[in-house]
Amino acid sequence: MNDLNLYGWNDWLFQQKEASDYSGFIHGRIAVTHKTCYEVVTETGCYTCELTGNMLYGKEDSELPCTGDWVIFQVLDADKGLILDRLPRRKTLYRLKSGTVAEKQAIAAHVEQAFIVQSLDLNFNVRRIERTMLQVVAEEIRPVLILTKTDLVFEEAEVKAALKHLGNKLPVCYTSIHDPASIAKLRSYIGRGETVVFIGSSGVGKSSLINQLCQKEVLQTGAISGSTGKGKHTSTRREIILLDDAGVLIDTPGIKVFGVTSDDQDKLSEVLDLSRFEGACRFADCQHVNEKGCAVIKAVNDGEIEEGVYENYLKLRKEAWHYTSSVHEKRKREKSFSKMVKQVKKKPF
Ligand SMILES: Nc1nc2c(ncn2[C@@H]2O[C@H](COP(=O)(O)OP(=O)(O)OP(=O)(O)O)[C@@H](O)[C@H]2O)c(=O)[nH]1
Ligand SMILES: [Mg+2]
Ligand SMILES: [Zn+2]
Repeated sequence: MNDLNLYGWNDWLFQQKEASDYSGFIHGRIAVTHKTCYEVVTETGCYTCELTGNMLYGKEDSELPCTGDWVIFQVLDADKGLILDRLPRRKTLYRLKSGTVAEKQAIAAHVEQAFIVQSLDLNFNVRRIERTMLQVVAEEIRPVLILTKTDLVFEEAEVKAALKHLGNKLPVCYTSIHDPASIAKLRSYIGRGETVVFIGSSGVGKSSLINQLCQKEVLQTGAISGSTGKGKHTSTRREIILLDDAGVLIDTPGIKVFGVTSDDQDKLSEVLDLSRFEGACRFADCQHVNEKGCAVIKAVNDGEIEEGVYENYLKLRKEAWHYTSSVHEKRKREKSFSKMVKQVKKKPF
């Protein structure tokens, strides 16, 4: 018997299930997402499930179930099922689907914390932390920065200086798989029944950390390429691992670029610590680009805001704007297409 409370089941989810047309069927949490099917954990065991046509038809990619989602399904066989409904989501981590301009991809649903993992060799990059953080806080998920491989040589003072503006919004945890005390500290961040998603480039040590936390080899880990110093995409699927008596961990494959979809400017200013200047801009709707009396630009010129931070602010805003306007364009095209189809249908042949 699995205790689904350990997997994060709670009263809110129970109410969502009650409100579903399919409340009479059993529910479970998606533990692994495959190409066309899902592994779903329930109280009585694990089922491999497919989606009904209804669940698939006319859906955007980001609306399809993903790892961490709670679903209702019909049992077909001893270990097979058909997903009838997905419960409403809270705190879902999205990113721009790579190779697209207007498609979101859901990485993990119902997550309380995101561990943004970077290794202290060549992977540390504060601009990448900022963009990931934006997507995380846009969904009210708590970010924690995990800097791995402290056993290797790195410039601690440089790292600390680069992170200064992220301050208390981003707790930082230094780890090494060769230092058990650092793993114990990491474990203390994870509350009972809480879901934590691990995100970062390939080779930074996400799966290694999960193995250390579980004190056994639950996931395969990979070597780093000698020529590029990068990982070789060892993990290929998003997968839930239950941490005994603690929380739910979600391992993800390495991500090259974390494309943003959140156009919440206030959140972006908060993340980058620009909000404290914005109030002093001459115009209430100041965009901080070239307006007279802009306190943000003044702070950049006075060296109070790092130039790199300000440049990333503009870049992330532009990317988010590009995504939002592409989505808008796409919807407009879809609308006019369905209008045309309707008109064609009305015409007598
Ligand atoms: N020196 C050192 N090596 C580590 C540490 N953590 C992980 N590694 C090594 O880094 C390599 C990659 O680790 P993985 O855990 O597979 O990395 P990953 O982030 O899961 O990579 P993908 O699954 O490809 O996204 C392995 O050879 C690990 O042994 C660490 O703390 N110190
Ligand atoms: Mg991995
Ligand atoms: Zn301004």
